[in-house]
Amino acid sequence: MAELKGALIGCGFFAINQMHAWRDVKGASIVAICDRDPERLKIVGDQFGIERRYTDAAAMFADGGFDFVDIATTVASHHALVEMAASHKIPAICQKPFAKTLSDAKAMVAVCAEAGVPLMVHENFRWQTPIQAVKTALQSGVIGEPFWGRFSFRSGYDVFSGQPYLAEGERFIIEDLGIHTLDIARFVLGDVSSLTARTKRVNPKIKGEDVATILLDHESGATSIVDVSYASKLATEPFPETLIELDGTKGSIRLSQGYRLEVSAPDGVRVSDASPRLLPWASRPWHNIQESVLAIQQHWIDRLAYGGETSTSGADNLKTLALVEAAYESAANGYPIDIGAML
Ligand code: NAD
Ligand code: 89V
Repeated sequence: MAELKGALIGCGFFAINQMHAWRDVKGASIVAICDRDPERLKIVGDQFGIERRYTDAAAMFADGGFDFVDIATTVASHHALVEMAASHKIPAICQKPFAKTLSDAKAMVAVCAEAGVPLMVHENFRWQTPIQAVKTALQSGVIGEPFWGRFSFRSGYDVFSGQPYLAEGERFIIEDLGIHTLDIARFVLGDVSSLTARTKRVNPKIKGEDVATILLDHESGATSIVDVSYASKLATEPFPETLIELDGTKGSIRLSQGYRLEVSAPDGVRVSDASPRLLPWASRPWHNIQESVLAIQQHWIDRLAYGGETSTSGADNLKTLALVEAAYESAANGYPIDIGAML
């Protein structure tokens, strides 16, 4: 199979991870990059040795010469760039949050489906080594049928220094971080039928909410809690670990701080280390996220090369985005939201 050629749009904070990971992905390489900011274009172009550089995505698509596009811009440009990719019949990966609204996201999924173009959302958290380990343990059946879960991300990490735009939006933690946690809840316990949420803003220097507590009814009958906070001052900072508790009819699973995985089953308790690898280009504490970037990008290339729908396709991601939108509506109005009615 010939190596697939990719183009990346958006050379900002997180794209550096994506560019490093593209170097490690088997079967693909990046041949062109685009950023409307010439300074960012130069930094990334020089760092990764990319000659083809554009400040205008339309000009890059017009020149062509690539098999897929990786959209690493912030959400405001996602709709237009995904449509541009579809109009050129170019398969697209798009960063989360995929769209500002669910109706926008539905239109983006539809335009790619009509064009017959594969579309994947870069929803990488479910690809983290510890999350995959939890899913594998659950699927082995040793804890029986899961009836309860908790997916928790509580931190006091200064996320605003790397991503200053996060302090400026009306919406913050659910849209930016909770979206990952909700996706993990879906990945582990299956799709959700209804949701109730409460939010708070603790940090007076930001506009949006920095704490959210969300109750999920899964279609399987299981109940779970997704709780996220950037206002939690803890003895040992856990960023960016997602902690998981699952209770099943025969046992339980606990993913606790430090990537400790404990599986309690009728035949005993097994404790293992579910730590991510520290890739040569990665740095702590981000290495968990960085490793998952490589995993999701490899998954995309494998699917492009050999066929099959991606785990976090645009269509799949509608179900995660619906939870985000429902959480804001429930928090604003106090009532539970029927998820099926939104899709
Ligand atoms: P950023 O602001 O640092 O970078 C975005 C870049 O895109 C900027 O350089 C900007 O000039 C460029 N850009 C914006 N619109 C453009 C357009 N139309 N054409 C060309 N260039 C354009 O943002 P970031 O922190 O790198 O975040 C980018 C995306 O990645 C966001 O959607 C964010 O939520 C997501 N993100 C994901 C993870 C993850 O783990 N999946 C982590 C961090 C950020
Ligand atoms: O996913 C994100 O966009 C990031 C982080 C992982 C830090 O929450 O903001």
